Amino acid sequence: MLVSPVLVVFTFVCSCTFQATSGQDCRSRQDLQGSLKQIQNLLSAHEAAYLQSLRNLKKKINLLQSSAAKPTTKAINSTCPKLDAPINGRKLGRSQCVSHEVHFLCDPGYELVGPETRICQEGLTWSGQQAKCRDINECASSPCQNSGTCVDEVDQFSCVCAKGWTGETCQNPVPTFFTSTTNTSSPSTASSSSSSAAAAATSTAATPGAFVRPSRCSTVQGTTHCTCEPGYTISGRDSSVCTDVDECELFHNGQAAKLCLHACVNTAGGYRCTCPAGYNTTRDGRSCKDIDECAARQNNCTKDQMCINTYGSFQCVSVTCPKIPNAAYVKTSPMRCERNPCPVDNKACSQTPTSFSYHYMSMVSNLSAPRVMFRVSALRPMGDTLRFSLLGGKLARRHFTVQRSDRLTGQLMLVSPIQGPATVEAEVEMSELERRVQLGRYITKITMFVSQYEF
Ligand SMILES: [Ca+2]
Ligand SMILES: [Ca+2]
Repeated sequence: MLVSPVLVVFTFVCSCTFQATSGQDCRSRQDLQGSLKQIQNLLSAHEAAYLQSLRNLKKKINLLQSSAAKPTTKAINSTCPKLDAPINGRKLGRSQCVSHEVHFLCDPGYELVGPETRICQEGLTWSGQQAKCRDINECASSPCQNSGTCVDEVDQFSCVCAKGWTGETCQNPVPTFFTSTTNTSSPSTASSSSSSAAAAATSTAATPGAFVRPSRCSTVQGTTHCTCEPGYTISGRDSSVCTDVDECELFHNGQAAKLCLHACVNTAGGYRCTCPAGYNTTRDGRSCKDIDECAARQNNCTKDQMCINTYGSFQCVSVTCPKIPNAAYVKTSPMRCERNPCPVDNKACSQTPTSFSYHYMSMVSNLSAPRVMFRVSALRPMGDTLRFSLLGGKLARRHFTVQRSDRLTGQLMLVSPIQGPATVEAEVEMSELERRVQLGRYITKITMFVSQYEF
């Protein structure tokens, strides 16, 4: 396209030169001028055509350039599809552009199943599969003892105990003399310990450095997001600093959301519950479980004594038979004294109690009332009438009463809660009569060790 006009011009000039040098036939000067003008016009026309074809070429190159640039622009604007946060979890990062990442976290009590991080790939799809938050099965470790059934809940578990067992993990046998199934160590009845929990909340550990951590920040589309490790939060305007969450302070007011049965100690990034002496912290770390010093042989009772486990402690007891005028008592078993037979016609002797039985019980402070604490039955009644009555001091009469539950049985009822620590003794007397004549008096002495705490 560019070569042909130049070739034409060259041929024309060559023929003219031949004609000019060939002598007389050469045309006049005017003819020559006319020819030159024609050549000029021809050159101008070719120049115009040349420029036009250059312009066309430029246009075509531009078109090619713009069509080549289009797919690139499209790629820049494209994003991966929007991802949702998992149920019971969170998504960190909002960018859906190629090579950007999003992260997934689960709420407390849930564990992440699937990738923690997904990347927007070149093909505009996310790497990996959608992650899910699964409820952590707290029952997996079979925490309920003695055939108790574990019920998995969010961030905790509860035990449905088999008959005859009680306690948070069904670790305690229900005393046989309790007819009520109410748990005597029930943490849910605790209320006075909130003040001690609050007091402990203020005594934080003495390492202030660990209570402050730098935050992790990322800038996505010009917006900076900062996150903290679990147990820390951004407080104040400085988002580069995370401070420890004081869980004890945060929850100590709410009974329903109370963290610890007894005392709460704030720690860097968490908290822990503490128990008074004589208790172990339970598996879930929040409640307190009495240490059975009698079973664990952590007691100093002598051979002659009996070890009685109490909530928070233990007691060593031994029975000494009472000394009553006109009667002589002998121990017939470690917990029972019986009167020697009275001489014939010794009325003073025959009116003294026939026997004394001793029983020891442990109970938590402020145990709710009314409830049956103990039952006394006549095994082989000789007479026609049985009478049951409450003996003992003022304290016993304030908290207890004796009722008949059937013809042969009397029961000791707790009628008002006892604030511990306390030791309360109550005596139930059973009299056997035949035609209003007393045949025998049987005394049952019940000693109750009431703990300082409601657990
Ligand atoms: Ca903390
Ligand atoms: Ca104990």
